[in-house]
Amino acid sequence: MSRPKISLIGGGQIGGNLALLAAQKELGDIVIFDIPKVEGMVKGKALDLMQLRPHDGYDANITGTSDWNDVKDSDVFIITAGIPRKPGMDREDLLEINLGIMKDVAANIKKQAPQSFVIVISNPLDAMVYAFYKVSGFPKNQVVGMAGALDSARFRTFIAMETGLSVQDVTCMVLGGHGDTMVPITRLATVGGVPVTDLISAERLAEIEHRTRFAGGEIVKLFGNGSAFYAPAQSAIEMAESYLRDKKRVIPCASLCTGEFGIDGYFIGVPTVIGTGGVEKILEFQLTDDEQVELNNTLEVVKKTVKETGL
Ligand code: TXD
Repeated sequence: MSRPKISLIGGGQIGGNLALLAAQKELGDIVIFDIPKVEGMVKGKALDLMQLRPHDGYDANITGTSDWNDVKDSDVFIITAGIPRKPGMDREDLLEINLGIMKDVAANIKKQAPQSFVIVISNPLDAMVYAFYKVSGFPKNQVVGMAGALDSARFRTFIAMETGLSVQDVTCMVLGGHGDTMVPITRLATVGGVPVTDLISAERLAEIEHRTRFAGGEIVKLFGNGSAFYAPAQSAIEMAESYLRDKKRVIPCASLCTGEFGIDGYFIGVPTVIGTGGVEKILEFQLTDDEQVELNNTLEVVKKTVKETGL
């Protein structure tokens, strides 16, 4: 029985880290795909990663290519193809360029591996995962966007920093669009089961929620060129691992809602069960009136960016 095949469409900052993390977890054989102009870069990254393996003794074959035929029959795709933000840019500013790229990528993946599970990372995420879904014609369980896993990790990080407690014991979720209107569900956040509302003042929690919403831009500003890549890569690998190992993880993901939370026809961050069936289930729960208002607000932003795709 051969190893699973994981193809990374885009071998840049996130793509290179995806390859490293997937290899270290021995998730399968890895293909790093990029455009011909940078085929040398992805071939070089693959070769460098191959030479990293002896130290920890993990087995994974890693290759780089710009030939779509090399991703044939992949089990999982993780798509980062596109350009990242520069300081002062909103994620939505990337739409036109990244939409054109996503249409090409979707058509090729449909041709090469119509049964694959596809994790979209490219921004503007809520529109890009929708575009992939519409162009590929894949069933909704085979397409998911990575955003909430990252946004929730950021929220967890800030809570751990504030309390000085282990980030491992912080659980929380951030729902909605991957943008400034995302919805941290602070009410349900805990540290080891202890509500954060019993550990952190309401004023500081509001500040932490705000920092979470704008955490991506904070790093873009610090970098001056490009956006976060370590945590986004780990967030997507967590999703891919849950699929490949049927872990039934419950992760906030941009999944296609067909009535859940009163939403129909849009990919938006919701608690998602990921297993061998891909997006197996969206876990609904009762929102407070304020949370529902916030979710409806972020949905309007998602609808606007999706409308701009013209799909
Ligand atoms: O949470 C999230 N979803 C976000 C997503 C978190 C962080 C970054 N987010 C977005 O991911 C970011 O705004 C970008 O749209 C993507 C990728 O970010 P990354 O930092 O990896 O960008 P790079 O380093 O520029 O890598 C993009 C690669 C680059 O090597 C290009 O040559 C390649 O994409 N690219 C393509 N690959 C395949 N096919 C096509 N057509 C193509 N065009 C560009």
